[in-house]
Amino acid sequence: MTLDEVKVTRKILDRFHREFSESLDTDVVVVGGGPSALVAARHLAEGGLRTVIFERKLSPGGGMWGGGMNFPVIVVQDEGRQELVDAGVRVTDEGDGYHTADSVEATAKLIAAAVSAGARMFNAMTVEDVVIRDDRVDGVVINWSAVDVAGLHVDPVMVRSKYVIDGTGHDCEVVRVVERKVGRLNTPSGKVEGERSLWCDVAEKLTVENTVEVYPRLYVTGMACNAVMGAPRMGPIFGGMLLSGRRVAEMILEREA
Ligand code: 48F
Repeated sequence: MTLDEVKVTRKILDRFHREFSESLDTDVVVVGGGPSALVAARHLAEGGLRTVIFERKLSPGGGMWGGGMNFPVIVVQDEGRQELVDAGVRVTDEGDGYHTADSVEATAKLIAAAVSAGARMFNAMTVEDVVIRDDRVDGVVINWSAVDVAGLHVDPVMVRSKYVIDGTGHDCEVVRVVERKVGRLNTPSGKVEGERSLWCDVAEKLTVENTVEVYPRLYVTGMACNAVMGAPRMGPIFGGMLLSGRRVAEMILEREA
């Protein structure tokens, strides 16, 4: 065949337009494409909900690529193992209930599993605000990440969704916006409680327990849970992230059943 440059451009625009347009009014928006968010998105999509992920960076995967201190290995405890296996990750039993995986393989396969299940991924887009109607979250406000980086004054666009999940990690960015603009969250003090210092055992358990609806229709997953609810960080053990992703998907799917 003879290639035509304009057709190449048009194919990109047409497909992007189709997919973006379909995503403007959806069931769940997942903010951030870290490990907890990817697991949540996979389960939500498998459960039949229209699920859209917005990831600020070019590469989704968040803090999982680098394992611990850039040794490309992650650890999960017994309870977290199955989520990796289900995504096709090769997991090694290291004894005493600890398992390891190659961090690059694990991250790539969690991304692939979410997208293959039907979740739609938009990378290089940042969620900068939420839409609130009738005292509940009704969607998100997004812009190209490059606009933010360049400091350009460009207005964002809006996406409507029944549920929003904050999977933005330590910074819990979406919850912070709601705290700033509404002033009252479903946390002990009504504010973001703030992350505590590292304690693997407690942090891993609390991540799942702290997977809550922090404002009507706004849920948290992953490290954002402990940042919002005032629990420790856990370092390079990822079972809690994966289980929190599964938990938030179960909560929303149960509500929709
Ligand atoms: O931090 P991150 O990996 O989220 P997580 O699922 O996992 C935390 C662990 O990696 C690690 C840990 C476990 O031991 O503590 O830190 O809680 O990924 C968060 C993703 O969200 C993106 C960010 O680029 C990253 O990929 N992100 C953050 N803010 C925004 C965003 C935003 N406003 N809009 C879109 N994406």
